[in-house]
Amino acid sequence: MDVGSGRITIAGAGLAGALLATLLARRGWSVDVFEKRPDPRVRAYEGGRSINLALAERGLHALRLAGLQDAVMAQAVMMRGRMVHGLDGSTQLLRYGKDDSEVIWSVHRGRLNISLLDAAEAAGARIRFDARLDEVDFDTRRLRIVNDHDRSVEELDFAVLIGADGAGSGVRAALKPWLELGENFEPLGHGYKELEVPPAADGGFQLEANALHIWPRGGYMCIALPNTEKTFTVTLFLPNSGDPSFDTLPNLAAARALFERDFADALERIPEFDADWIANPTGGLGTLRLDRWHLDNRAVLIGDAAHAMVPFHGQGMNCAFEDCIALDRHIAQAADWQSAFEGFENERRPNAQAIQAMALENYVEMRDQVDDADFLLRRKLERLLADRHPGRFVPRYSMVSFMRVPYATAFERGKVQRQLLVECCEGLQDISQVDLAKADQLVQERLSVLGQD
Ligand code: FAD
Ligand code: 8RB
Repeated sequence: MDVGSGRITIAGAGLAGALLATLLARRGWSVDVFEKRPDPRVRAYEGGRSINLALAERGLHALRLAGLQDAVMAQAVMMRGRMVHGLDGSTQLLRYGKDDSEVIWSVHRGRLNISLLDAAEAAGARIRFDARLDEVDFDTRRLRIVNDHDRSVEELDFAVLIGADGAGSGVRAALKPWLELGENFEPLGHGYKELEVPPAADGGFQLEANALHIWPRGGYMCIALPNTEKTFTVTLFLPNSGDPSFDTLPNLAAARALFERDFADALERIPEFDADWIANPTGGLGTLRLDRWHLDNRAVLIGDAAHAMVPFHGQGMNCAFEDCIALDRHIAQAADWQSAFEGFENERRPNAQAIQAMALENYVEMRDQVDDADFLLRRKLERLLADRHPGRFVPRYSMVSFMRVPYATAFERGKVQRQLLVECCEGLQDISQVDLAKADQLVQERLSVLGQD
């Protein structure tokens, strides 16, 4: 489409909204963004808490396109693999990739968001803060913006509206009377609580810095991601009901007792456990699926607004960034808005569904399998076959985290590979017992070279 007189309105200046505004403004579109929260650059309002995100190749690629790679990577902490913490306090590092070229990065959400806001404004996008999109009349193309602080209300025109306003999207709510969204929210039935490990007395990290720590405990787990401040953000994932669960932790003493029993080596490192437990709310988790993401030539949803997912593959932001690149490309290439939105949705919806499914599966792997002997044997064979058949047998984790092949492709090939690993490891205890000639043959038969089919 010709950018000539085009105006685009975006709701939400979170991770996706700010990146998309940057990409579109750079192409010459006139971009207005409305963000319900105050400008984070004016006042640090996150209470000093470090909330971090795992950035993988898909997200990194998007930042590269926006010219932000160097700024973000200067403050990122490398995570080489999973550091698995046993009940007895033992630890084991399971690498994510073949070497340090295949790693993920822990980045600070607040700082990342600020870099993106700066880039969007530098590219010419206008961002209004304290501006919550409230109601939309899609017939007259007018929207209502509310300032939640001074309660002021404003009505404005829009040409096209992009909902990048997250899991609780106002645009999605506003679309309901105009569009059969086919909305389906599947709650996970587990919640999460964040805690903090401060720096050691000598100012260093209290745990191995370059790892994503996991305390797998069967039906639940803790994880920890490093921050540049030499702290770790620990997250407990636990069922809402049953035993143990958030329901059966009626008070601090019960929560402490659970940590003393199951996460003793973590608890030792969380001096403010009581204060953190009380101050930090228990968050909910779930998967949001929609049958439709766009209203003809008028509106489209991206990121969490379209496809919120459970966090266990660390891909929510990575996927939202990939959405931004795809939508920017479809807008540039399509003849009109309707075909841009349609093309975007058709490309991205199957991929969003695939990463949503893989994220659910990865919870079971993280909490229940990383210390299981059969799992570890299959994983050894996976690495071996990946080395023997580069480009053909590529671990699913690698396709998701280190490559940009469509998520749906990673999901489909992952199924074939898993079946093959199960077949070749059935009843075996050690990698030396595997019939490699047969495994090689199955790989050749069942898997094409990635990107050549
Ligand atoms: P958001 O980033 O949530 O942005 C939405 C924005 O819209 C917000 O700024 C919000 O204030 C604004 N808004 C909401 N409603 C309105 C309205 N009505 N009008 C105007 N503005 C509005 N993903 C990863 O890839 N890796 C990770 O390791 C990871 N860790 C996570 C850890 C935590 C604790 C959480 C909660 C999420 C994590 N995610 C991670 C997921 C990731 O944060 C999201 O998938 C990503 O932020 C989605 O981007 P978004 O722009 O769609 O939504
Ligand atoms: N949302 C992550 C992974 C995969 C790690 C692996 C998992 C916390 C909320 Cl749970 C989780 C991963 O397979 O070894 N990579 O990145 C990030 C994760 O949780 C983030 C920090 C998180 N997301 C609500 C809490």
